[in-house]
Amino acid sequence: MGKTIIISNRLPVQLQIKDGAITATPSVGGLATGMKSVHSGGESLWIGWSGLTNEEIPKKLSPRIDEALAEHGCAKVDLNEDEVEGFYFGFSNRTVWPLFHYFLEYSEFELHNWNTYKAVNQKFADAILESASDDDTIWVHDYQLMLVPQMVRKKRPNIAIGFFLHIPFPSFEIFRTLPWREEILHGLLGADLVGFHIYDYERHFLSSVRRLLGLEVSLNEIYIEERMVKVDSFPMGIDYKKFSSAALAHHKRKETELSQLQRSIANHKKHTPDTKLLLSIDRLDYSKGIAKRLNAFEYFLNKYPEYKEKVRLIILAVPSRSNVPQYRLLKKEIDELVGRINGELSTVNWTPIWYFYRSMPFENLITLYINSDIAWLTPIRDGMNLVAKEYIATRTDKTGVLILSEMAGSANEMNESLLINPNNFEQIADTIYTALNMPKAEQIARNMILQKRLERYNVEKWANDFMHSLQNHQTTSRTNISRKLSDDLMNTMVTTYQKAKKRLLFLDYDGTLKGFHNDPQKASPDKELYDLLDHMSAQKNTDVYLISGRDRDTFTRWFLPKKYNMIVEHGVWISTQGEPFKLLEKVKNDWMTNIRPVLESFVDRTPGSFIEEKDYSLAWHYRNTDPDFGKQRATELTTVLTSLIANDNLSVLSGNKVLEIKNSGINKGRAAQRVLAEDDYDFVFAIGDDWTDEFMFQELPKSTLTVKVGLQKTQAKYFVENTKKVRALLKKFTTN
Ligand code: GDG
Repeated sequence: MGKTIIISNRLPVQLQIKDGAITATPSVGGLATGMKSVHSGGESLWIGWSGLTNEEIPKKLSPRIDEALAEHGCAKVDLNEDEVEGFYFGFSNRTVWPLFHYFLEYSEFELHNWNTYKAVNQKFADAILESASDDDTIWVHDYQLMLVPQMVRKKRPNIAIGFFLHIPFPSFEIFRTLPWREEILHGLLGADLVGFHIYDYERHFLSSVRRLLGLEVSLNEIYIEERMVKVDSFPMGIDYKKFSSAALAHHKRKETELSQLQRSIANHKKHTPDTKLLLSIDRLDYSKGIAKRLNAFEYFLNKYPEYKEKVRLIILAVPSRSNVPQYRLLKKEIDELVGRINGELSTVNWTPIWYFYRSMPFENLITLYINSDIAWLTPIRDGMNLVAKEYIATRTDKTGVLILSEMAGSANEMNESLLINPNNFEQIADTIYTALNMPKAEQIARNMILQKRLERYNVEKWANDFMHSLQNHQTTSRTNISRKLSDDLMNTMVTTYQKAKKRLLFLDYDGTLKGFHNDPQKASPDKELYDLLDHMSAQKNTDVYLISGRDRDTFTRWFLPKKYNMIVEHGVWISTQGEPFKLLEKVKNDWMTNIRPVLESFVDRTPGSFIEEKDYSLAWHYRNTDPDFGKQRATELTTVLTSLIANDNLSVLSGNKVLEIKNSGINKGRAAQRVLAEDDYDFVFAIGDDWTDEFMFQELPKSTLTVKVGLQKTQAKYFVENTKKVRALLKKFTTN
């Protein structure tokens, strides 16, 4: 097992250069702590930007900085001012951040920022490639580095790569507005495992992959080229112990050991014992809804005036990205709001809002958590929100109320808190009232459940879960999926073909010999295909069968004059050497009159779908519908049909964007077996692309060379990527 390489925009160390002396101190952030178990000793390397631009690092100090970072298992990516501007402040924070948090109007689409983002992502990828060997595991973090997985994959096709997005992934309707949306998706799909905080983000991502790239998605697996990418949710936790023990230690502190902040709060509580404290802590970011919260607080005080002088809001806004104009404007807006509200409502004894615009030491953070009766967090959109979890962890006596926005990822796991919509002031005001009056017993009951969950699914568990899932993927994806038909394997197959005395080949048509077309009638054979089939059929001791779910009339028109052998309607009809079709199976079709109206009602309600009527089956095609909608309707239709056909010896077959209702027991596998029984073949070959072909792969003897077109779960032994490769293989069979 190789080493682990972690990549994030910033390194988990703070670098300082003072009078030529370098200090590198580990940061205490959530990610750094969470990765502790992964980033241990010499078996791991963390690659990122140091936080200082090339212009800020004297050239001669650079090697010494490298040494100082190496002591912490870190290596830096050097960035100059322009790169930081275009990549970090530009594309990351003026395009991706607002867009992914649904602030469409703040999102700037600047080509030069995108170009810098690409170039800097390549720098990170190059830094990885420089240190990585094939058995290493790479874990890429967050929205600043979404192209890195693909860039590394290109050079190291077999290396294990995981990617975790710490912010929301927006709905397709939002994501589609990004001019470089396909590139971003392809960048992420370079990973083996793509992780999100919650299922909603995962769902949005899968939807974009399906709609924008047209890739096959099966549950949470995406099939791309020769790989399967797994998508999953891993809700990030906190270092629970660190917060709960810091709170305990804080409670035990002697008066002389107390910080200035704790002393001031204690003093305040002594003089106004009935005043409750509400706390809000965030980076100063528009996604966190600080201005809305201030307005909502004013609304609450006006709706419940009896609480004037009885509650106080503590706002800690941590400076963030002040190079971005939106953040500067927001700062001004909040300064003014606090000023206005305090100005209008303050009394001699009471200031409604205490406002801190700064970053506080950890100790002070704990002081605020443990002294606040209510934590009030109302992000408008937040990937997870760890502050909510930290507040609960510090409540060692289990009292305290958490009011949390339902737009934060953490709301998914924190149902026992009071969930609010940050835009609904009425609801917020009433919820604050409820929180202020919540009996202690209820607070304890709620927090007990929350604490148990947070303690169990802590940040270490989160990191380990992700790593295990990535490692499992590496083993399972390699065993579950058929082998790619490499040039070597293809040549061996051709030699076997040529040595064989009697050969039998089953070739599916749509998606195998010919690509799909929106109108199935237009997917007629081309000259190259006719030539190929002519060649194959003319070979001595070779029986070639076209085997398809298509109707008899179409194949009669296309292939009967050519005298090819054919099996159609999944095995109902057979035609050999130009003879008219005859029934291979005795089947009924009187059921169609009952089923057709059901399908028609689905066609009416599903734009783009249509019915194909065959002699003994009915097919409902949804290739031309919206992919998610089509799939949803197909599930609905399957449920309806399954109850209707229960007693009719019929079955519903789910093909490639088509549902087909046909007699049970009739399938390509059974038909192929019947043909096989008629002679003594020493080379049997079957190729197909969809679910209906799986019957052949399952039912033909084990020695059959079975090939799936496209990378998907299959019973076939091998796979080829597309119809072009199918034709190339078949051509090889016929040329010496
Ligand atoms: C992104 C996503 C996702 C805050 N003020 C101070 C301080 N903090 C610490 C908190 C907490 C962290 O910063 C903030 O984490 P959040 O999760 O709340 O928010 P983001 O920074 O926006 O993080 C977010 C997260 O990534 C993880 O995936 O949850 O949704 O936006 O740990 O304690 N720490 C100190 N002084 C402060 O003044 N020492």
